[in-house]
Amino acid sequence: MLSRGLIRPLEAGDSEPPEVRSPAGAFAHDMMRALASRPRSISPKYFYDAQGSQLFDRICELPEYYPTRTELRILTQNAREIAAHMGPRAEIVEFGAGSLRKIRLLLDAMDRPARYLPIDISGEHLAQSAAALQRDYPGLDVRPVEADYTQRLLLPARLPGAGQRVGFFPGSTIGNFTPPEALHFLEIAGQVLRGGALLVGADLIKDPAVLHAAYNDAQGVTAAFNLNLLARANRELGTRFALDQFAHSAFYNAPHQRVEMHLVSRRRQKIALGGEGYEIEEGEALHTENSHKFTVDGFRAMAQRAGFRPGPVWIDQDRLFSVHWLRAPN
Ligand code: AVJ
Repeated sequence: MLSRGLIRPLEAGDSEPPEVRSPAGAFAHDMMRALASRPRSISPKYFYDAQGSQLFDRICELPEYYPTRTELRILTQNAREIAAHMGPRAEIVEFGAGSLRKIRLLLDAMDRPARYLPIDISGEHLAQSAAALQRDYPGLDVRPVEADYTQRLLLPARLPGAGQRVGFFPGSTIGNFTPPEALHFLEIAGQVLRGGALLVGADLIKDPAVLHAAYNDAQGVTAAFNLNLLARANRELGTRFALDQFAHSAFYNAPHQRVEMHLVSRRRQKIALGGEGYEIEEGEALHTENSHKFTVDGFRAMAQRAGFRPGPVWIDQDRLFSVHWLRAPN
């Protein structure tokens, strides 16, 4: 869930933000709430510890998982045109930066990029990738921000002399939000990017068989990624989830235009967490992720409702994936 009102730009001279629950505390809290509620669900942001991030990188290489390579191809083929929209000395804010592969494509095409602010929840993964990027782009001011952008967004003030501030939100990660959450995210992004723009990837509605394969790969990497949520709980929260007692389940929910991932209990079992016992019946599920799919027009309409002026859209030949240029409010 997004917490409204917690996200705002941090300006120079601001003091530290009010108390925010520690990341480990938040995971424990949300896992207990998930186990106690019906239906049980937890945010997919908890997939991404060091091991989850590695598993996700492996997903991106899978033959069935088309989004990453398709978006990379779209960005590669249109990098010059995209860079022209960004203009000189632009400042890039990336939401949920993982391996930082995609940004290199843009940086190489851009006119003297001034600063790069990657925001990610997985601090260790981010610090490593940011250091490698800084080595390759010595003239660029690389400033990694370890933060949960679904909770709050504290950014340094704009760099004096920099061009426009451009948000970059690739991978269709926006599809993890519910439609109202996505709208709220876009509203907040519009404030942070005021006068600039947002470059955002959105996965497209397509043959459900293609979607099904992408989230049920033959090697079982997506299953391991899903189950890592329980493995992480065992590591960090001292739970004793038996991973072989849960089945990976992923399917396209057509009325909701989303792929859903669940972990389904293979038998009746009891989980202890925080001094409480939680019963899970055979066949009961923990809902771990929604991955919404969009039409080009539907996505542009949502952006417009959030105050953006939709610009050009780049799409691959097979119409699998879309990349949108959205002008932020002034
Ligand atoms: C990173 C949220 C875009 O929804 O496709 C990949 C995560 N989950 N396989 C997606 C994911 C299962 C991915 N996003």
